[in-house]
Amino acid sequence: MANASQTERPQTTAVPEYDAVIIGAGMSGLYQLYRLREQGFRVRVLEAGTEVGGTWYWNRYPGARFDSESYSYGYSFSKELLEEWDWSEHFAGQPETLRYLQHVADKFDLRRDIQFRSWVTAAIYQEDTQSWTITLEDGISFRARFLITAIGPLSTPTLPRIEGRDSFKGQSFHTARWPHEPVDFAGKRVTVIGTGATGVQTIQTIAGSVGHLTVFQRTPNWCAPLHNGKIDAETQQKIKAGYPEMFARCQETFACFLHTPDPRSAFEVSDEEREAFYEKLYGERGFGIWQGNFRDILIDRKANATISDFVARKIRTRVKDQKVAEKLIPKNHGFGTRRLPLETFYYEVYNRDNVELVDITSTPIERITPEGIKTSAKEYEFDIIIFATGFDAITGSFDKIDFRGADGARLKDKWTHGPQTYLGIMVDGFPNMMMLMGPHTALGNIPRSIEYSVDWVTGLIRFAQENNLTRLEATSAGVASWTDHVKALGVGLLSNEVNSWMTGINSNVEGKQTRIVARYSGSAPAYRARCDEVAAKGYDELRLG
Ligand code: NA7
Repeated sequence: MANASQTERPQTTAVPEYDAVIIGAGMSGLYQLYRLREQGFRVRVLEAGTEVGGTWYWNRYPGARFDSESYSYGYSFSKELLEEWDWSEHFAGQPETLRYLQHVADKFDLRRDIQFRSWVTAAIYQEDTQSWTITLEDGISFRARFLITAIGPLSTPTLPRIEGRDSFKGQSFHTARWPHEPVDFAGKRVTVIGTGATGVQTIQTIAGSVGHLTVFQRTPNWCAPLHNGKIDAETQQKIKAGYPEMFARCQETFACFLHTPDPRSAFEVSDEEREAFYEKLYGERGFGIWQGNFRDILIDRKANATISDFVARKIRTRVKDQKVAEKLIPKNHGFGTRRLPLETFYYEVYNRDNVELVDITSTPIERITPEGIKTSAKEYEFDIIIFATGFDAITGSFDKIDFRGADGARLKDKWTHGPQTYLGIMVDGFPNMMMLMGPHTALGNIPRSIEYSVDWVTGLIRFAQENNLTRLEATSAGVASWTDHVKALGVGLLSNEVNSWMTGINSNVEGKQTRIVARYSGSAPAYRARCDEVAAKGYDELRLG
């Protein structure tokens, strides 16, 4: 094992060798390191940031917080960790989550195998040694039998391709590249471009502390109340006592959230009952209104229209100016067919005198100027521009690394028409490479999926070691079959008929204007059952050597 510390780089000119290299020290990478080290493997984690945390390291924008209940989001693998960590709110903010992940890194002494400030630019498989050579931006290389990507589905931020973008003289930030120092909003003229989950959290958080806020909205999203709250001592005790049951429940639900769809159709009940059910869901914490709604709201247009209509009425009640309310009500997609932003008095923000909503579909942004933004209707002056413009999702972070497989093929080329994977974990032609939270895996309440995938990958590597295998590869037939399965699962889902990061659309990235099926949209229990079956049969669907 190389003895370089967390901040040092290996000084030797020889290429350091490991059993496994993990790219990324977010939630996936940390747990993968823990599990592989537990098995006695020599592991190096290469992390671009200066700290652990991944998503929770980079996304420091004001108001960044969980939309999953905090207690259902933490790691479940260590009873001691569960006992000693107190979440302060039902939906914790980013600083707390980052502190949690730092605590995990310290508690399990993970940092000694993590190398920070290490941007991986290339990973090339060498057939002669049956290992990967992984190279950093500064040219330093590492060799490892196994390469594990833990690079996150939403980690490559994208900026709009607007003329004059770099000419702006004030401050500008992408939400996922937020500065570590506090940003002073007092008296400032601020704009937010983008109204996805991130934009919503940012807008509702800063509206009260800026001088003036202009929101540039291209597509309104359906949002529902988060209903966050502090966790008191009694609830804390109950949560801790109930962890085994709660995690067991997450294993059973469709997407590992605490919420699971109501087995009824929206039309099995009377209009009054339906209205009362929606009212109840609207008043409850978290994703219940999305994940715990009638079983057909995300597949049947008419059922979907009933909940869309209900939420539209809520927006009209909460926003005083009805012209503004109409702008905030989505017209081109139904409720929950894009990722649902959860909000805290978001709609009330638009009742403030210092907030203006600009619909840029009617008055498009023409250019960014040194002073601000020029639309087709007006020139705006700003001190701060905030880009809440999202990510090159799911495959974007893969595209940034030059992955080359056994015959020199590039992963990016192989995935030109959308990702092709085996169980969302492996790719034919890319032996000994495993992806955590890559395309075609169950995401949902992501730590639950992370723990499963990490354990599966750990099991596979242990199997290789026990059987003296040095080369593990998905077959082309296995990849074709899984990819077809994932595509078939997406048929009939309203979310697959809508443009969003979930269907691979990003107007800011060339070549990402065609919808693809990049997400596994079946149930998490079915996903795990399939993966368990593969393991139980000795991974005989893989090419083992
Ligand atoms: P999203 O959900 O992809 O939202 C990005 C927002 O930025 C969305 O409103 C976009 O409008 C808008 N956008 C993007 N590019 C432009 C340009 N060029 N001009 C104007 N507006 C633009 O990203 P988030 O960061 O909010 O959330 C991502 C996920 O992170 C979220 O779902 C959670 O799972 C956590 P559009 O809708 O494309 O018209």
